[in-house]
Amino acid sequence: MLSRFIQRAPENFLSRDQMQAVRAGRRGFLAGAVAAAAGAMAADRADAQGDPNILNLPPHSKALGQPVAARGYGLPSEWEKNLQRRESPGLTRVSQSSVSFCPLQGLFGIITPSGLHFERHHQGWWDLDPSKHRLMLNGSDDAMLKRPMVLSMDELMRLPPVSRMHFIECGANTGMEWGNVAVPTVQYTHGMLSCSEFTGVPLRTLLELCGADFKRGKFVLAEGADGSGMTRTIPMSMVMDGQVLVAYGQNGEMLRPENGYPLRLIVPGVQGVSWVKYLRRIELGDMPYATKDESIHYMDLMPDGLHRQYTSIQEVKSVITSPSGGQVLLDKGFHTVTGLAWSGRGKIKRVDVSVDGGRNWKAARLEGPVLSKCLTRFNSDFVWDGKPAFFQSRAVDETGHVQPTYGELRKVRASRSIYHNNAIQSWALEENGEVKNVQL
Ligand SMILES: Nc1nc2c(c(=O)[nH]1)N[C@H]1C(S)=C(S)[C@@H](COP(=O)(O)O)O[C@H]1N2
Ligand SMILES: [Mo]
Repeated sequence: MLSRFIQRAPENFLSRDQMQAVRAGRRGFLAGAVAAAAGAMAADRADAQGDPNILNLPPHSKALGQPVAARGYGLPSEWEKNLQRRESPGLTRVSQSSVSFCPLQGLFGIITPSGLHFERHHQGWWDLDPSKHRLMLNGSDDAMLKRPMVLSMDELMRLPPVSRMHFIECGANTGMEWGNVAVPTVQYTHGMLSCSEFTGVPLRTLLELCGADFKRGKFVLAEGADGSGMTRTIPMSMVMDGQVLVAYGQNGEMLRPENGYPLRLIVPGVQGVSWVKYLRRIELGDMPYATKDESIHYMDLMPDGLHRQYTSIQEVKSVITSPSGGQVLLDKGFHTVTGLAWSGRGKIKRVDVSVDGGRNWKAARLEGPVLSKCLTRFNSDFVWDGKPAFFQSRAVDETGHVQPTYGELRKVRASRSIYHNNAIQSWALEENGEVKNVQL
């Protein structure tokens, strides 16, 4: 179990010397162990015979613990301080236009703890006063919305709420890999990805309250209240099925300031930039708005030099989060290969895992629940024989879309893009147990 503990938090957790010491210590009692799960577990138990950590009664079993009131709002264990959002060492921060990446390598299941949710701000974040925040709904002309409205948070939160679990992925996630930059860890290759339970009101409900003309109204414009002037066009076809939410809740509490407190748009399956934070205005119109955030940014440079616009769906994708770049396997024998799969088109149907660079594939176990436009956790067994290996995962969604290899993706998209890279990620396991980012 020790090896798993060290693996999942690679950064600054153990020094290289400490890691060597742990390895040297374990080599003895695991040397004779059978290279299988049961064998490895039995060896762990045998080792406990002389372990002072189980033989001696520790102080915490003999004295009083801390009183309840010590932490009105709970914090993670002191021992988990290494698990942090981090800014990429390879990206230059321009003023307050910044990104912090989610530590995917240290998370379990599918929900991202709110304090570790990735952050992408074009002009910094704010902690807005909810008593002064307003949402305005208007039409591009007077007939489009019969009753334009300005709602306070209190008014909005009286309306019937829904709660849904969805992933959010920045369109630029995995963007460095287009240029074959070997970004060291999964936090930086895939960490502009998070998943929460969101609570709010369907945008369709609000538009109905305002007496919207759904025949003429084909697009909405969503506008944020921060200085970035974030504005995005959302097609009404996405709004009409009730999936787009005006949300105030995230994982059972109010949104975090970094994630748009007190109000943001939830656009399931669509790239993060359309999930407008600090949402202050919705306009219903009959044409796409071609705002700066959709006519200059978030477009795909194609091989022929033309730009592809309005490619907003996050296509089927997956990544192995452990073992992943920067981690070290301390021993031969049984290991769990675990990761996340998601698709902006619906549910994940299957994830295959390869440990030999794509020659052989084995279906992974999907851990429930498997929800639409939500992260899905997958696990697969791996018994390491000490030889080099290549870990890959390939997801298939319910619409039949299959995650492409780099070869397949580059045939269509070449290599000068920034956005919408959903290629299969490869991690190389070396003989010394170190795991590195490679492109196959
Ligand atoms: N108002 C506003 N909304 C915004 C942004 C912003 O800078 N301002 N950034 C967008 C981008 S590019 C992304 S990827 C997501 C990130 O959401 P998060 O910070 O909650 O992870 O928010 C989007 N909504
Ligand atoms: Mo983004």
